Amino acid sequence: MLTLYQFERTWGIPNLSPFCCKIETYLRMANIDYTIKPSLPLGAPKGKLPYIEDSGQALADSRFIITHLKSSHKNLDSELNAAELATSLALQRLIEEHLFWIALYSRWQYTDQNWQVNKQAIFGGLPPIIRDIVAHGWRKKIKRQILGHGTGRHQADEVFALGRQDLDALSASLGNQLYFLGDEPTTLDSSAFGLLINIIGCPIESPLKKYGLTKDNLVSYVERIQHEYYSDLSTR
Ligand SMILES: N[C@@H](CCC(=O)N[C@@H](CS)C(=O)NCC(=O)O)C(=O)O
Repeated sequence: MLTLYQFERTWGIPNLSPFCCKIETYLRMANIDYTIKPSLPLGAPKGKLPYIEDSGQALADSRFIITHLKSSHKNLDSELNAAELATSLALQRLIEEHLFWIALYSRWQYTDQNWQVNKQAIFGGLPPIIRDIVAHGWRKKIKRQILGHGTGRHQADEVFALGRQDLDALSASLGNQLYFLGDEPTTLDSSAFGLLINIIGCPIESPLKKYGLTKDNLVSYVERIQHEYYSDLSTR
């Protein structure tokens, strides 16, 4: 059976990593059997989570994992036309290569309060003796990544202004549809749900979350997908 390596569940959401949540959501939307092995990125093939093992093959990066799931299991995008596939790709890039960095900034850099919540969720399972050292080193590394990406070079109000533009675009694109591309879930929904629940559905407080919570269609979209695909988590 396929094994999904991802962070330990926390906060009552599928995963604190948008990319791990994206893969688990795809698996559930496509009805593919899997087991989970809670992990940290240290031993991952590309140093990041998620990765999977399927039929003896290890695969890292949610984009390559989904390519594999589509060809070896089920393609959630098989009914989309070329223009819809292009929209799907463009919005996934907005979510994963832009809005993600603003969520990352909120969590690792924006306030000490958020950092403490994040630190406990990710590193809380480590032995106390090494927890602070590992967490401190990891935080330094992620802050360097945020700077390298460019997001970390802006003032907080500028960062969140960029994030609000992305949320406006996502909200307008979803409109009053059930899913981003119609009545059925596609890969884009696994990506959108993975990040949106990590912005509006977790205990990381920021102007990004506050603004996201004003977008009624995004809020009910997240609630609907969580209810439909993760009813086993809703009592936690
Ligand atoms: N492009 C990758 C991104 C994965 C990613 O950024 N994972 C983060 C967690 S959200 C990670 O493991 N980061 C560890 C690190 O950078 O040290 C994907 O689509 O899977």
